[in-house]
Amino acid sequence: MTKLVRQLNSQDADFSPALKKLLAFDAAEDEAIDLAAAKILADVKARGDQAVLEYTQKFDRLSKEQASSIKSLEITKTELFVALESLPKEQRAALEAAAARVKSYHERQKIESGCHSWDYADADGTRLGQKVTPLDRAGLYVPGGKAAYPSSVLMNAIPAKVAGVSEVIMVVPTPDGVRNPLVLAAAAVAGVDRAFTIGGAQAVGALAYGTETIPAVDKIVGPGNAYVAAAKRRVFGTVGIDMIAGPSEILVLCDGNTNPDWIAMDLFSQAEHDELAQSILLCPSQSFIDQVQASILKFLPEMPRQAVIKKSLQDRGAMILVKDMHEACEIANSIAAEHLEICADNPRQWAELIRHAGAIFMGPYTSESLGDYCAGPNHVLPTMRTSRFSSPLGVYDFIKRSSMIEVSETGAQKLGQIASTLAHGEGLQAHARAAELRLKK
Ligand code: HSO
Ligand code: ZN
Repeated sequence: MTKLVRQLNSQDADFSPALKKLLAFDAAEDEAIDLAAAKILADVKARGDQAVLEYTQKFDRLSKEQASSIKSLEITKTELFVALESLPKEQRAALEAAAARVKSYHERQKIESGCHSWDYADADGTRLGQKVTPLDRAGLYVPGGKAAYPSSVLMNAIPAKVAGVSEVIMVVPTPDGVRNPLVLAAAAVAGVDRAFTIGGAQAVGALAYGTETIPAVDKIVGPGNAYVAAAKRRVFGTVGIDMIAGPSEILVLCDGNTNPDWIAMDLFSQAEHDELAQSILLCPSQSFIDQVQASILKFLPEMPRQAVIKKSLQDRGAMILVKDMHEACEIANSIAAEHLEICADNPRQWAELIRHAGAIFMGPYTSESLGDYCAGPNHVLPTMRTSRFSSPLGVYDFIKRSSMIEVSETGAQKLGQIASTLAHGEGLQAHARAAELRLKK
């Protein structure tokens, strides 16, 4: 039988190195790209609007009229709402329904995930706590090239707004000056405050340093191409950044009791994003794996993006035959995928064993694509095994915390002794005396 996707067997002697090779992704920064990004950033920092205008005209192939002034690169709020009004009814309803679910999930997250201030008093009446405040301004980078996703506008802007960010500024490159109506409509629905048709390292520079027209933001979020990633790395420190995102990944863990067509299409759904996307199936049943391989061959010719899907599945996809579901969970932890689907009886039992995954989709009805659009949780997720140490984009990415300390007179006596002793130990006289002066004689 012909098979499109390579198969690995967890019992094979060379399984470990084979898995390592499969997961290896060279995200190495390209030095030439990094240098080009650095040059653009320095120029935008020095020359502001004029530099942004020149790079935009050149890279996005804008006419003289389209780039007559930086003002011509701003999309007005009226334009965003006109785009929304002009959408076909069904598209508008879907966009609004998705936005409502994403908003209500993130409102819940704000309550449940430590996004609120707290304080308490100790026995001496000293008050201690944490004050939570939203960022003043967030910059949202929306890619405009081969992947312009309105759903990503919702996923980035809504948590910022729920966090209470006062101003969300969207940038989106418009090659040849073509504005994507769904992206503009999504910006209107999500509550984006200002939008500019700029992209690349020049947009990252404008958001990080500010120009005469484009205000400097406090954090830049959203995916972009290699130049955008290089520029984001470089401005980190001047502003915050969310993450450096890699190609999409899906890992399906299936006990074999599901329709193989469903699994094949779920593997396709991330493969169609990018030739470098990664789709992997973990399954204890060889006959089920064979059925999925057959479904893949059956569906592939019908897919408009079959070339991308095929290359992604052939180069980076895999079917892994495992001993049992326990072993599948262990392997899933070492893969630490962006999306993990558990298609099995009693999926929660297996989810308990999972420690590393950006998002976990449980049960046969939870196709990953529902999460990409409208289930509610964020679709901006850690890739390239970074779910070992990081989390989905969320409300918590748009807030920060200040420690709050109010020492009572009684508290100052006790703390003053401790601080004074430690300060003398560090040879810091002024510290010691500041504490001692407040001690009662
Ligand atoms: N699966 C992508 C998000 C997306 N899918 C947008 C469809 N549109 C993130 O990995
Ligand atoms: Zn997707």
